[in-house]
Amino acid sequence: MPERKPRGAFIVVEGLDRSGKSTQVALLEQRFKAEGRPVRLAKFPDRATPIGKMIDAYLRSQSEMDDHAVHLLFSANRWELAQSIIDSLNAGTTVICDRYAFSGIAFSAAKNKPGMSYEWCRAPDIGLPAPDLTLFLDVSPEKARERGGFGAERYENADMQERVQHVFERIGVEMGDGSRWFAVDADQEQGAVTDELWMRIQPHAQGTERPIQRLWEELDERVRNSHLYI
Ligand code: NYM
Ligand code: MG
Repeated sequence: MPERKPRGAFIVVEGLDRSGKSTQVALLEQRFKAEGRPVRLAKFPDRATPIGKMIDAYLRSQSEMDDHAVHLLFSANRWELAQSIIDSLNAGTTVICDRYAFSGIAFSAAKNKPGMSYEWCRAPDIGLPAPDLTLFLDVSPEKARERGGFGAERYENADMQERVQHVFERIGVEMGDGSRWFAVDADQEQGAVTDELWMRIQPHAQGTERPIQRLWEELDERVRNSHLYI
């Protein structure tokens, strides 16, 4: 019998604006290519789709939208690409993704809007393909400022970013069984960050036989089994 080919790993890079995500994701892609391994970059929001165009207009303040509605659009933008991510993984391609559902929760929950609790923000992403590994680029406010400050888009201000950081910290604690979520010190110089990311990614670079998990399957299982909930 022919041996089954392992699927590609699903790797997400998260962080605040100015954490260096896009640069690092591009450098990681180069490393995969240099090793002759199939790799695909994804990015959320994907501004190219019709939903992504609505998100783009909102972020650039060219349109106004209800906070719940735009939250659901960010999630819908992931759902519309989910099957193609699964297809790439099953074809043996590593998918490296610049932001994912964690940004969705962090930015929306950080708005502190009534009726938009952490749990509410998490709900629409339940069932999406779960990353095998998430790397959180942890940048200090000082470094972010040093890197030229924020851009002109919505959410790109120090107050908001600080609140987003707190939500990311909560997500990190919830995910923190020590294998699926790592915070990486993004204040280090670029090459050191890439090396640390690569060290975490390497065990996944050959792919995996493990079936694709769904968000937030494992987490909810742990919550159900914990004494905190009945
Ligand atoms: N963002 C991103 C959200 O608010 N929700 C989401 O689900 C995602 C994926 O969009 N400030 C926010 C975070 C960013 C902004 O992202 C645009 P980028 O990576 O700067 O293009
Ligand atoms: Mg940005």
